[in-house]
Amino acid sequence: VGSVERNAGWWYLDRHLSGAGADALCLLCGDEQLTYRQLHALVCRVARVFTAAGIAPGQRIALALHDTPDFVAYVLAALRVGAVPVPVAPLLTVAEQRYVVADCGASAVVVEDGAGPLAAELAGGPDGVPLWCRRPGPGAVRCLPEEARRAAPLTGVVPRADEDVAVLQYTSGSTGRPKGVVHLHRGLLAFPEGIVRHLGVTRHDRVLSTAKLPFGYGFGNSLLLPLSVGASAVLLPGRAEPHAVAALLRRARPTLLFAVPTLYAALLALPRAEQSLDFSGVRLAVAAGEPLGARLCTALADRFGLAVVNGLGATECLHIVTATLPGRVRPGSVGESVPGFEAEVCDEAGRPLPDGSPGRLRVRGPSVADRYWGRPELTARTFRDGWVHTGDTMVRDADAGWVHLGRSDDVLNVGGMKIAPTEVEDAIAAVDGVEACAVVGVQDADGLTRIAAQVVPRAGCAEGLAERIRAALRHSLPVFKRPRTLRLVDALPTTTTGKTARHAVRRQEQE
Ligand code: 3SK
Repeated sequence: VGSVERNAGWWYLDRHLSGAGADALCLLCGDEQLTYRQLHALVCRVARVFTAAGIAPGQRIALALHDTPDFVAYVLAALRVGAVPVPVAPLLTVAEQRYVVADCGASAVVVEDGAGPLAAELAGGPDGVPLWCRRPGPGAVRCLPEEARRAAPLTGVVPRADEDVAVLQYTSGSTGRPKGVVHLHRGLLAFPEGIVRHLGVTRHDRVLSTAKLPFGYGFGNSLLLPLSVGASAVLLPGRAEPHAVAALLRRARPTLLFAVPTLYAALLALPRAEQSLDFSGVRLAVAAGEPLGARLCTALADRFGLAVVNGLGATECLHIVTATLPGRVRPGSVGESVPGFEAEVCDEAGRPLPDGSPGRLRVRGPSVADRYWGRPELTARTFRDGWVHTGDTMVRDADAGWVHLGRSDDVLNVGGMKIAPTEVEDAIAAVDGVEACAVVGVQDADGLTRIAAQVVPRAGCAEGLAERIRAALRHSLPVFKRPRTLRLVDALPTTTTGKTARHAVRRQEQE
């Protein structure tokens, strides 16, 4: 049995409408500012458009959008009518975005640009599936902001039960095929028990996240976390370039900064003359998404005076599950479990291991996801006995807390993006003239992962091959999946059984 109050769409928004919270600033994006009351008004009109289009509870609405107040409003409107928002990263190739739209069985799609390639690709899609854009193009794609402006507000909220599906978040895994992580309404409602309490977030906070809304880390940072307490979020629609982040720190003065270590390293790498970085308003800086090496952690404390909270999260857990304590620099550690979460490491047979023994991390807590969308085997492997097996290798140290040692699988973590090496290898192998290839992750001086490829050319095909591969990858892979270095070699190192010895490739490329 459901209720309006258990609908996460109601919980994250309507709760703030009584009293002074209604006129508090909720979203800030360039010159656009929305209070909670204004966001509510927009959400109710979008909800009307969705229901008028026949979208029913449980149906998925794919949202391939940049970070803007509209994006947040569409997520909340979808939840409000009992539908399931599915954020899709515009950073992905059109083919990848299309895959997600098809995989989730979307009953409606909202794209950013009515004249863009995704709109063109989907315009001739399955009959009866509405396609809206946020910014109109010359074509026939419906414009959602325009329809919402004309719609009468729908103030009712569809009751939801704890076990109803709330959101699907897509993430890549070891197979390269993105998988939809199924979050339930109860998980979204439990979110504030964890990281929000750990960081002591209040309605006075103003959050800036360089991770984007379509990714689990960004969705938590820019939507769940601020809206759970009536705080505000600063949204950045474009790429989170270090200069843009520096400008926002000055202009919007966030109190909480969430970024991946790669972005912190890029801020440190800005030329001294351009480092007019103003962290004076930031009470807490958080790093998560990829490992924050001890050297980088120390450099941030020394240069910027930032005691970075280092966290470890997973899309399957909704957000951060272990983190260091606010105000305390702890190089190399990801701290302790956040409130409500339990973490332990196990051996390959699933037996818990004591402190000091490295093993595979498993986590449980109130906001963990229910399953993967349409992937029962993968679900059975990852969600077992009430635990989520994250694929991370960790060790617990009595003094340092949790320490991240790497992945238990081959998944590469580049700037917080999870990438299957096989996916990059398949894209390289599809280029004519490639005999064999291997893709590995190598660590730079800050401990951040970069992708390196070794390629064996077919006899007589070496001339110009590297350039042809790079040109092909510009079409087949999004920028963050393309190798930073690509080397032609005579042969790949092999194991005694004749398989590619990835560890040997990694060693060679690390040198
Ligand atoms: O590390 C991640 O990928 C992550 C995912 C969801 C939420 C938070 C984080 C850090």
